[in-house]
Amino acid sequence: MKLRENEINDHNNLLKGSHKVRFDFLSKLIPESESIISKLINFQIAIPSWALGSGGTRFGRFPGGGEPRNLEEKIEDVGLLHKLNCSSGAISLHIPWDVPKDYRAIKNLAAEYGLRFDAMNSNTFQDQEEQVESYKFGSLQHVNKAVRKQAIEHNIEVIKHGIELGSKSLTVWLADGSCFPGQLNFRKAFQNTLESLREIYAALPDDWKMFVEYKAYEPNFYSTTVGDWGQSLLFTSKLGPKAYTLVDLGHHLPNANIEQIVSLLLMEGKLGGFHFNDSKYGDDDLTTGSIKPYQLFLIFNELIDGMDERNMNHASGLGWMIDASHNLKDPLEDILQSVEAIMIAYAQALLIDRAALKEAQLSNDVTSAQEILQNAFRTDVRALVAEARFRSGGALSPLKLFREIGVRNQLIKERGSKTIATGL
Ligand code: LRH
Ligand code: MN
Repeated sequence: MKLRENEINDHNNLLKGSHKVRFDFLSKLIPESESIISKLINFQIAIPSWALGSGGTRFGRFPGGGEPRNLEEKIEDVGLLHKLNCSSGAISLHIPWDVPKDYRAIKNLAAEYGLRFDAMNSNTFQDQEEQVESYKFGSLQHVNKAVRKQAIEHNIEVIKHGIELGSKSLTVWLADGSCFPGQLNFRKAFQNTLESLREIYAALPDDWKMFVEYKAYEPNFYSTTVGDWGQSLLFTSKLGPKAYTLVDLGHHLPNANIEQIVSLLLMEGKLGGFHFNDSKYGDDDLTTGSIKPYQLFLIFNELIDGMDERNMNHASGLGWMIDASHNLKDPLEDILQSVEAIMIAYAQALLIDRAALKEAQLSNDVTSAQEILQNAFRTDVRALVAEARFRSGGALSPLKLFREIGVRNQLIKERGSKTIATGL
């Protein structure tokens, strides 16, 4: 379904009065409002093609209806999100869940919605129907060379799809690992994986990046071959300058200091990007900022500090992607909330008085350091984020408009109540 032009205008006309009151008040308080708004307007977040339907767990899945039945409808849904919030200008595909059959048609359709193709994702954690070798005991780490070869060829095939679509990066997440002590020779598994990644790396075009995504556990529950940031950094350092580490917020052991990991990966020039989501326990893939919004703010604090230190462009310097799964919420509403939470955390972190923070750190004034951070975190910047959207032609309140025009009901009418999207 396509949003009609007037729907956004009518919505904004109703809300712009109260918005203007909040925005005028805030912009008087924040002298750097205009530079923050232009940074927000440029900041685009890639939407995962595999998270546009209802997710589930081994205990059950409760589809909400109107789910996209093919890649074209997934692009339509991301296009609708982008029309509403003007911050979702890219889609990240997962192969083979979203194999583009007609590259030109898919590219034209995406362009129609103002979308580009972000990182391509390979999948050697599931066995496909026609597959010869099984990934039950891993893929790039596998003791059997034929299995590794099959997985390498799959990744190279994914790069080929990406080249046709104009993508510039490949994300490799490996489920590889072991479930029991003694099952795996850790050194051999690392060396097989490195040797395999080297072949995939060699197939990357010069202007591409490879993101090596780490994860502490699941689906393996004793060891994971790319299990933490240190192991991923070991791989990306040995692979070469086009290889970077990807941080999925849900892939850490409890209470890990993710903002410190981000700071050090940036310092080493090896931070490639993010899979934004939130979690209380494991890889819960919940709405970004729904459980630990302060942690998200602290991560953006380190991002701005480290990116400015390296004169990196905030919008294009790293891969900004969401990776979530929706067991209870409407998938599109969940993503709208995630994008909003990311924009708010970014805007709040842009408010931090960095000169004062540096001074407090250099004088071990711990109390002031916290006050400086929390002053920014406790500032309600939603009117700045809304103003950036308004100036970009988006809706002042995307979620409110999404509900008012009954998008889900219209999608159910168009697609049916039982459609199941490919993905998690
Ligand atoms: C693994 C992961 C990875 C994707 C998958 C859908 O947990 O985060 O990024 O391939 O989810
Ligand atoms: Mn991920």
